[in-house]
Amino acid sequence: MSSTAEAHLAAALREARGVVVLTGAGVSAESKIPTFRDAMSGLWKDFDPMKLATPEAFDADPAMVTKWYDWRRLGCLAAEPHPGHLALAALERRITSRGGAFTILTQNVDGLHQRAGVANVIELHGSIMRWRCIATGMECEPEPVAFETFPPRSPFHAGDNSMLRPSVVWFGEMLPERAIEAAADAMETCDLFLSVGTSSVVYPAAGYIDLAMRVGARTAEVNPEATPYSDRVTWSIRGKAGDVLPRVMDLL
Ligand code: BJW
Repeated sequence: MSSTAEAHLAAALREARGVVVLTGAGVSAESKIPTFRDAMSGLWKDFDPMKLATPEAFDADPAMVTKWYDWRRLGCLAAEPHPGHLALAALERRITSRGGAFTILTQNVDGLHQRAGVANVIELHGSIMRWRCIATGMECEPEPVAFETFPPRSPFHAGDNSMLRPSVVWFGEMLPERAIEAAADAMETCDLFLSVGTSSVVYPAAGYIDLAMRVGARTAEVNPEATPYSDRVTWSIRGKAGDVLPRVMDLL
């Protein structure tokens, strides 16, 4: 059953000129990629983020960190986009075909929005599919099979320091400059901001919703749970991405 908020969101999408969608791990949960902070199923339930998702953790134990990321990379490669991803791809086609702007700012590193057919995806936290030489900064996209050694050796640099790391953004690291610039451009024309499947606690990504409110955009959130922004958005829709987004598309 669709809610009044879904009908309002669909009506707003019909007239929006600049749509920005911020996505987080929850948008891929129905593709069986675990979120980070969900109490029962999130990755941080079993793993300490400070021992895995920081440069200090990598420096201390590159073999353990790269094994964990390779395990996750293979999981992402095996996953398929679900109806929520496909609904966002259909929304992009709808908005751009009538001359509007559409951008996904994703915190996800899994590439599922692109595989669902979304053209304009900005990866705020990088990609688990790309790995970077720690000596040269050069990137490659490794074969879709497990690495043989951990840490993986860099094809770009020989010697003791020959290591690849995932090209993702760890705590304490800057977001890619190009992503920040592209996100700023998208926010300039944003009149409708949709946040899907994020706990909205990690910055600067979570700050885009504040920015959207400051520039006067209407805001909506799709999440089965409340977030720090639920009481402040124009429409807070409690539900799963794979249920809510296709329903909103049907209402468009
Ligand atoms: C569903 C669903 C379904 C379930 N449908 N929904 C300002 C204030 C305070 C702190 C800071 C600040 N600015 C910066 C910081 C520090 C830090 C930070 O934010 N810390 C906070 C935790 C307090 N930020 C950084 O360090 C960032 N860098 C930075 O700011 O650089 C500048 C700088 C440099 C040096 C010094 C100082 C500043 C970098 C952040 C990088 C985050 N990296 C990670 C790992 C990426 C690689 C990897 O994949 O391993 O990114 S952490 C992790 O959290 C990952 C995610 O992208 C990110 C966000 O999580 P997300 O996506 O929201 O997932 P969950 O699990 O939290 O939530 C899932 C949601 O889905 C839930 O709400 C569910 O209910 C919902 N859900 N099923 C829809 N079916």
